Amino acid sequence: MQSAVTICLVPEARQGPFVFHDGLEAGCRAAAELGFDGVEIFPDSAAGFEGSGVAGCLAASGLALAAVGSGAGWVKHKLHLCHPDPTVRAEAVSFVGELVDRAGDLGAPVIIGSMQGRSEGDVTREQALALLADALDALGARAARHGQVVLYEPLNRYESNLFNRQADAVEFLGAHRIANVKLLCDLFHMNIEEADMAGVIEACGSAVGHVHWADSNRQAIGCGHTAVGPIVDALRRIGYHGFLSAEVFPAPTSLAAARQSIESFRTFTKG
Ligand code: LER
Ligand code: MN
Repeated sequence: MQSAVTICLVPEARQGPFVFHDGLEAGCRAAAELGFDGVEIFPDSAAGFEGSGVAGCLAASGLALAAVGSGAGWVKHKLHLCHPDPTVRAEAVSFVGELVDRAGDLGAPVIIGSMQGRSEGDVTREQALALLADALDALGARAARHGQVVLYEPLNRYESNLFNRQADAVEFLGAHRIANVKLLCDLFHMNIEEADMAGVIEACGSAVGHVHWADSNRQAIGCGHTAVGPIVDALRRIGYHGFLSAEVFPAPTSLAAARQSIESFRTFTKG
């Protein structure tokens, strides 16, 4: 398994659960100094991502690009994949699609978390799920052109009413025969929604594509009460070799959260 830490490039998401907020170069430098394998970046758009000098920062720091978040499409631009307005939905698909191309060029997958949206207004749950299936199908196919997957992230009930539990999402992807989409298991959301976090990870097996390494209170692992030992054992049993990416609040500081995240990663993955 590999370690990663989040860098947010969106001032509007300053209060969000991301470790570094002071630019790409400073974030990559700190991540490399602490010994992370990779970084997960939350850009404002595909153009902003490309213009951020990301390729140069990764090369200079020797870090891998673990994943790219698409949530600014919602946080900043108020787009989502199940929006009642078809024009906004189309913009949402194109916002994520352009990120899929830019991230794909750098060998990384894109995350669909808050961009999935919710069923609301005149959009019934059935309609929202049909829209989600179409969008994931199209974006998975686009990612495949780069030899990548898209990462679909079930969120807790306060953030989405689509899928809150991992196994429900796996069943949905299978029922719709959606290819090139894997699960993002965020341990913070799972702590709220799952009865048996380790058991669910084991049951999801090869569907698991990425992990957000966050404790029960959304601080670095070790600062809350999630028992990560059995979770890491389950990841080992399913042969997971992907990233454990620290998507947590910069509490008490970015550096302290990053240090605690890499130390907990080493403690739980060694041996
Ligand atoms: C949102 O709560 C979250 O976990 C992010 O990874 C989604 O973009
Ligand atoms: Mn997450």
